[in-house]
Amino acid sequence: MKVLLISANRTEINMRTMPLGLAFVAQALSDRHHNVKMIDCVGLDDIESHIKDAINNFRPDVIGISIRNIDDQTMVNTHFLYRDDREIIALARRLSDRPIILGGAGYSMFPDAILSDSDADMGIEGEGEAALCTVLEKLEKGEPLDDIPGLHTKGKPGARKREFIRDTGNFPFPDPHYIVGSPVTADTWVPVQTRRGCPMDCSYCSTASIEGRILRKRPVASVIEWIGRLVAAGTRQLYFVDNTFNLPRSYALSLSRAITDAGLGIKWRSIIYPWRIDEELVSAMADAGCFEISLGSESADEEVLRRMHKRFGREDVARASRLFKKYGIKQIGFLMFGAPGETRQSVQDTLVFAASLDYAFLKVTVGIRIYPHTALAGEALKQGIIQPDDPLLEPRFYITPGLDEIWIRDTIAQHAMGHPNWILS
Ligand code: B12
Ligand code: SF4
Repeated sequence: MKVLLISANRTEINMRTMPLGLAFVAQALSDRHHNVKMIDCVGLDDIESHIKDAINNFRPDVIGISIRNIDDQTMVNTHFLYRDDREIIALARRLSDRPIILGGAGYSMFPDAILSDSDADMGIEGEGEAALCTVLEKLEKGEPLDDIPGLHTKGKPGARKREFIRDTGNFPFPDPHYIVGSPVTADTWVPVQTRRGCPMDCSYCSTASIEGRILRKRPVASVIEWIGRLVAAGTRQLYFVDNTFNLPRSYALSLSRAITDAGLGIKWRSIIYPWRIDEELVSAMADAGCFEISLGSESADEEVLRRMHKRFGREDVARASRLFKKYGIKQIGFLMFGAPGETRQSVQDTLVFAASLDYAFLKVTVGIRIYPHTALAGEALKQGIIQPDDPLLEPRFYITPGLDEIWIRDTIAQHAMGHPNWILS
């Protein structure tokens, strides 16, 4: 079949991201001999004419649209990014009567709400590789689409429970041309995913809705082979998009050592869960070219961390930060204020603690985006912060009752004086 795949994301907040998820789907389809054309909307001047040309000239049998961001998770002046994606879906609908199928991280968090709000026909929750291949096979044979795990169909509530790909190695890494559309520059950080799923269960986090809670790892050798292909295509800077690069530790260590042994000459960034970080791992990461890490500690108050279901404490964060400093790895810190258990004292303590660490940047957020099916959503419901019928697609934020948002912001502003590298949102 002829499949037009569109990555609807246009925002360049934080950095220009590349459509890695859609690239995995494109590779899976082309391996099954479908004819795939892909459009990445980020940075395009005239999206409408690109989509028009593709639909008129390529004449797709099916259109797949990837929804990444719903919003910027910022409580003040929130950017509701999904609105732009909805326009792209509407445009595709005006130009084609072929089935429009949605997918992506943003879609997977709100599958029914987005389907009923948009002009799409169906959507796939979670990983798209296997499910979209099955949908195409059935469409080709004219068979009913009932019973495909994770497939939501407009007007038919109650999708069959999705299935996770146990052996992610069954779906090969995508060819570099699907990921890197524009020329590679010094600012290009090419995404690499080595693991899917996160077992950590933080109280506010949506990852379970997207990747599930069972951790699935790719063999290190296949990751190295793939990075080799990216390097051959001109890439020198990678971003490991795994939720927690350091977990499991044994995998992170093997991967870091394998990168060093392969002599790939790359610089890379990754996301760290500040728990069980030790010198052997940090030195292996530094040797392998790790240049910067995101250290999501969120708070320094033991009670707040406990209620966020974090497994680390304040001393784990301090130790991790010292080690990354020792090995010259740049650290970006993240704090989130307003969670259950937050008090004026915990806000003050957390800010003092953050100032004592060696962060190149500190990103500070006030108010926590509430996602469906999370412990935080349960708490917000009990406290009357959200209503039971609210799909939460339009962003809602949590601040623990009794704590004044303005006071938090003023307090952060006072502590931020003298720290131009602190960014408040
Ligand atoms: C790594 C990451 C980042 C990195 C990106 C680095 C890079 N070079 O790419 C950084 C830190 C820069 C970042 C920034 C931001 N991020 Co971010 N990020 C992630 C993270 C952890 C992984 C994304 C990823 O690459 N996944 C790997 C790929 C392979 O998976 P995938 O895209 O989901 O694709 C699979 C399926 O979804 C599906 N699929 C995908 N497309 C399609 C299409 C079809 C048709 C089908 C059928 C299936 C399908 O199949 C794919 C393969 O199985 C996710 C959380 C998560 N676990 O998903 C958040 C996440 C996507 N980010 C999020 C947000 C909000 C942001 C920011 C807006 C934050 C901010 N204010 O700065 C920015 C926006 C950046 C931008 N320009 O778009 C949110 C989005 C939710 C929301 N509220 O909008 C997420 C979900 C995290 C969360 N809070 O829950 N991010
Ligand atoms: S460690 Fe990160 S991805 Fe995993 S549950 Fe916690 S916040 Fe979500």
